[in-house]
Amino acid sequence: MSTENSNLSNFDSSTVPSGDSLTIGLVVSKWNEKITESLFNGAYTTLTEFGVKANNIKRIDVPGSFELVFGSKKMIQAKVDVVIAIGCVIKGETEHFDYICQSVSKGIIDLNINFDTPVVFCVLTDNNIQQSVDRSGGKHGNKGVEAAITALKLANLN
Ligand code: DLZ
Repeated sequence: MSTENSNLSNFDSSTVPSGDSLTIGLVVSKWNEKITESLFNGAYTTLTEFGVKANNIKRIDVPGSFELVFGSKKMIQAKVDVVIAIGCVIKGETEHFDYICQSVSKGIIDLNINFDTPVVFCVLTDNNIQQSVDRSGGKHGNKGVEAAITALKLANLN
């Protein structure tokens, strides 16, 4: 699973479906806001590049990554075609990191099982801020770009 030597944002654009008829929900955690805004910008720009209309991109902000599941559920209820949950959890001195990462990943799996609207996991789970910088527009690309491509492909399945 190591991404140390790769740029995650390299993709073949000919394999990406158009988003011109889609409505996309972006749920953004305010914790580690500088990083999550970069992820949001990467996702937003990519969606518009592939035809999603600005009016059809909805955004909800939540306080932290733990709340991404609730925010994503609200987006599903608002009848978007696909949701991208954006967060950044950085390891601290306690086990809080593990609880948040497990909760948000399990919660997003549950949404994907129980609803017919896909929810994409765009949550960085890093050991330090540098790793997050590298993956939100730095040397390892922008996970928000990758999430947008995934969202377009999943919406196309529906
Ligand atoms: C409390 C907390 C901590 C310590 N660290 C992070 C983090 O690195 N990334 C993140 O998105 N959120 C963090 N939070 C906040 C929790 O996600 C949540 O918002 C609070 O526990 C309130 O439910």
